[in-house]
Amino acid sequence: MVVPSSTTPPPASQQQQDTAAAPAMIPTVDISAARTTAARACAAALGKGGFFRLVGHGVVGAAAERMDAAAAAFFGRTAAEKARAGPASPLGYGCRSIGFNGDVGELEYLLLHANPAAVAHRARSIDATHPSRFSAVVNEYIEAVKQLACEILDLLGEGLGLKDPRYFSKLITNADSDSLLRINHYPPSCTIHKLDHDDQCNIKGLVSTKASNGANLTAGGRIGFGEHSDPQILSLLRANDVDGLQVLLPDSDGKDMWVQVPADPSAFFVNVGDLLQALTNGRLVSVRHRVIATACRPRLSTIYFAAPPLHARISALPETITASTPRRYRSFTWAEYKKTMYSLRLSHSRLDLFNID
Ligand code: GA4
Repeated sequence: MVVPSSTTPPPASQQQQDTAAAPAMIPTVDISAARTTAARACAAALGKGGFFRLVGHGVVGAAAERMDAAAAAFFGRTAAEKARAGPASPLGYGCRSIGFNGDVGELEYLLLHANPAAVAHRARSIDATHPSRFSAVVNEYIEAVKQLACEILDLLGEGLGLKDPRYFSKLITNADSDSLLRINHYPPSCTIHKLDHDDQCNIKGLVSTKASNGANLTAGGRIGFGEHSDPQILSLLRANDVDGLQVLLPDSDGKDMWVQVPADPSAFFVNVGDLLQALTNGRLVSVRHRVIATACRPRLSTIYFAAPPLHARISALPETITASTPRRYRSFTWAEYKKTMYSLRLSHSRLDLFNID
C-alpha cells in the first residue's frame, strides 16, 4: 500500500500548480476482475491518490439512462419552473450559489437526500405533473449506485485487511444514512454569460458575451465547481461525454498537479471523502477536485455521496493505528462534521480542524 502525503494542500489559488493532461495518472479498476485482484486494486488506487475510474460495473445501464433523461428534462425547463424546486438550502434546486458562505460556480443543480421518502417528497416541487415518475427514476438510480458503492467499500475493506471488511458499507446501508444525490448541469462555456438575476439559470436563454467576472476564470476556462474535497465517505460520479472534471494528484516527484479527467460516460469516477480519510487515519486521502468548463456543450453529472447516519461516530479504525502512525484525528460525529463544513467555504481543508496536534 502506498501511503500518501499526510498534508492536505492549500487551495490551488494559493499555489502554483500545473494542469496536466495526463490520463495515465488516473488508475482504472475493473470491478468484474477476480475478487482479490479487484480488492487489491481498489485499496491501491484509493491509497495512492484517492481517486479512480471504475469500469466493469454493469449495474446501472437502463437506470442511468432514465436518470439522465429525467435530469435533462428538468434542466430544460424555464428558470421560473425550476425555481419552484429552490432555492437550495442546502437541498433542492440551486443556481450558481453553492453552500451558505458566498461560493459560486457556473452551474445549476439539484441536491437531494438519497432516501426514498425524501426523494418522493421533493419530487412534488421538481416535477409537479409526474412526481411519482420522477421519484421512481431517481430512487431506482440511487438503489443501483448505492449497491455499487457498497461493493466498492467491501472490496476496499478486504484490500485494507480490516477485521470487519464490511465496516464501511454498513455505515451507508443503515436506514438512517445521510447520503445525497447531486445532479449538476454546467452550461456550455462558449455561449456564456449574461448572468443577471433574471436569466442566469435559464440555460436556453444564455447569450454570447465576454466573461463578466475575471475572478471566476482560470487560465483554461471558467470555474464550474470550485476546488474542494467531498466531506462524506465515498463519492461515485457519472457524467456525459463532456470533459471538465480535474483532480489534484501527486506526480512521480510527489508534486501536486491538476489532472484533467477525460470524460467517459460508461465509467464511474470514485473518490475518497473526508470521513474515509478520518476512518483510515489518513491512509486514504480525500482527493481535491474541481470542474472547469471549457466545452461548447453542456456537462451533466450525477454524484452519489455515500454518508453514514448523522449520529455515527467517526474514529480511526484500530487496524490503521500503529506506533509509527498514531491517531491523527479526534473522534467526531457526522452531525458535528456537517455543522463545521457548512460554516466554512467550499475550498476549506476542514478535516485539518479535527487534527490531534
Ligand atoms: C461538496 C460536496 C457535495 O457537493 C456537497 C457540497 C455542499 C453543498 O453544496 O451544499 C457544500 C460542499 C459539499 C462542502 C462545504 C459546504 C457544503 C457546499 C459548501 C460550501 C453536497 C457536500 O456534501 O459538501
